[in-house]
Amino acid sequence: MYSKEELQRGLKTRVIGKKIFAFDSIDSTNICVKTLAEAGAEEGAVVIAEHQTAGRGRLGRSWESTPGANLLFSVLLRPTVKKEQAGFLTFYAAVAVARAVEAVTGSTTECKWPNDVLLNGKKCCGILLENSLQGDTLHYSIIGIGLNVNQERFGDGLTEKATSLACELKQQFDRKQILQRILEELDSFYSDVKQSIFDRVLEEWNVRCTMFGRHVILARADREFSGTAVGLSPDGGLILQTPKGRITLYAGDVTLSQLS
Ligand code: BT5
Repeated sequence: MYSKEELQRGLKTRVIGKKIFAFDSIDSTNICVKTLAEAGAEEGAVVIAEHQTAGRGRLGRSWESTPGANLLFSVLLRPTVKKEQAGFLTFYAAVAVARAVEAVTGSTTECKWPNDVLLNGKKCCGILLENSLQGDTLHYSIIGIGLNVNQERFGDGLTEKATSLACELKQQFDRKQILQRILEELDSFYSDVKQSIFDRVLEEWNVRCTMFGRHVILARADREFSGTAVGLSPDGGLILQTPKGRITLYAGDVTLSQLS
């Protein structure tokens, strides 16, 4: 376990990581950041844990992680972003993770709508964005990041779709170095985000997204949609060209099928 002093030492950031809270075990780093946010904590606070007893994905799903092997952390932000743009914060986090992983490993990554980063086509990182709104504006945002770094095996049902940096690149990585790099990437884009400027984030995300122009299936709890992924809507939805016309979807799990 890294101490917060170790994590802060040499960290070149202005906002992100100015306060770090490090735990051996916690329910969920997102839950902890929510408590901090409600108590008025300043933006940039980071909560990191070696193990989560209730690590969460979207829609109440769980996030599994071998204790001490990966990165599990959440960041509190308070940018004054309009609610239509609040979803872009997931892309912002994905780009920061992608850039950090690429810098540390020398490999290329993919960004998959809405909240994944992939390595060699498999999910190495999931992002859980939890926004609290005040009227039409963001009050605070919790960006939860789970990045599989040194985990070597995944449980039943995950082996097909999950991976880690160690699994793909056959070596162990320094988690502290990767975390610091992610925090620095988040920090370097944050002055844009604070001014609601997402052009650079979206450009970086689009470059890494391989689904546009391809036939995809989007599964939601209530139904499935299929069509060609055309691009992102101005508020971060996925635009699908279907036989009945274009539709924009805001949630779901995407599977790529054959080239269309
Ligand atoms: C996500 O949800 O991908 C968001 C995961 C966010 C986890 C971080 S860890 C720190 C912070 N604190 C939290 O409590 N959460 C955040 P979703 O797109 O719904 O994907 C969840 C699904 O991914 C699960 O249902 C599994 O199928 C799969 N999954 C679970 N653990 C995984 C892992 N370690 N690697 C890859 N896939 C995993």
